Amino acid sequence: MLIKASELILNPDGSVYHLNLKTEHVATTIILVGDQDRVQKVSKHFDSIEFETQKREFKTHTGTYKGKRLTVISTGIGPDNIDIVLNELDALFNIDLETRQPKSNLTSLEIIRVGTSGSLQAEIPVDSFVLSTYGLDLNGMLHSYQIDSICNPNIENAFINHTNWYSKKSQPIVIKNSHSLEKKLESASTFKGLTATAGGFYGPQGRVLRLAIQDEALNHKMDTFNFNGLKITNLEMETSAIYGLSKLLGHHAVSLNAIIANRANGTFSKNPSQVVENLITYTLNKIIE
Ligand code: R1P
Repeated sequence: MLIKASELILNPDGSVYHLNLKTEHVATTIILVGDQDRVQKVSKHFDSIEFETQKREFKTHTGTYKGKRLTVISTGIGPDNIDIVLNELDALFNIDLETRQPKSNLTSLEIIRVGTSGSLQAEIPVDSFVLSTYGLDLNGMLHSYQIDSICNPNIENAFINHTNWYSKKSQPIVIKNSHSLEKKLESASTFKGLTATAGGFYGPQGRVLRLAIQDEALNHKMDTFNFNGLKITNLEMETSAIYGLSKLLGHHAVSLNAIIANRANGTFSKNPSQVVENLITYTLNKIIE
C-alpha cells in the first residue's frame, strides 16, 4: 500500500510535517510533555543534547541521560495534538519514508507522558504524582479509529450508567496502560487509577465561568465512580489519546502527572514548578533503573 503525499506529508528535507523530525533524530524511549518550556526542564538533566528542533508547539530535544538515549517532545495541549504526535512518531519508525510503504518489521516505542493535572480525589493532594492505570477518554478523538480491540466495555458501561452520560457526547472509552512501563515507573509515592482525558479545559472539565455547562454534577459523579475499587484519580487532556494510539500502533505507554490542583477541595499547589521538577527527576531516574 503506497501512502500518498497528501496523507503522509514530508517536508522538503524529508522530515515529517509537524514534528520536523527524521528517524535518526529520535530515540526509542520518548518523554512527552505538554508545555514546550518543559522540554528544556527535562533536557537540562541530560549528559548532552545531540539534536534539537521546534515547529509550532512541537519542540524536541534528543540526548542521553546517564548514558541512556532519550527524546523529549512537547505535544502542546489536547488529544488533537496527540493524534499528530503519535502518528508522526510511528511513521518515523514503522513506515519507509522513501518507498512510502508500511514496514513489515515494526519498532515498538516506549512513550512516557510527564504532565500536569488536577486531582479529583480529596485524598490525592496537590504536589503528589499520579500514574494512570487506565485512560478514560471523554473527548472522542479515538472514535475515528477502529478501537474495539482496545476498549474495556465493562468499565465504560459502569461509567456511563454511574454518570448518566449524555448520549449526544462522545461515548467514553477506557484504555489500559503498558503493564511493563507501569512496573518500571511506579513506586510507593505514585497514586494510581483512571485518568479522565477531556477535550477542553473549561466546560469539558466542568469549569463554569460565564457559560452554563451540560452537567454541572459531572466532576462529582466522576469522583464517586468506583469500579471494583478502581477510581478516577485525575482530569487532564492527553493520557487516553496517548494510551489509545499507542496500543493501536503497538507501542508501550504510561502517563505520569504532577498534581498541581485539587478539584475536590479547590486547592492549587503553592509551587507547581517544583512538583513538575520533582516528577521530571523521578521519571528520568526510574527510566534508567
Ligand atoms: C492545560 O493547562 C494543560 O495542562 C495539562 C493538561 O493536560 C493540558 O495539556 O497538561 P500539560 O501540563 O502536560 O500540558
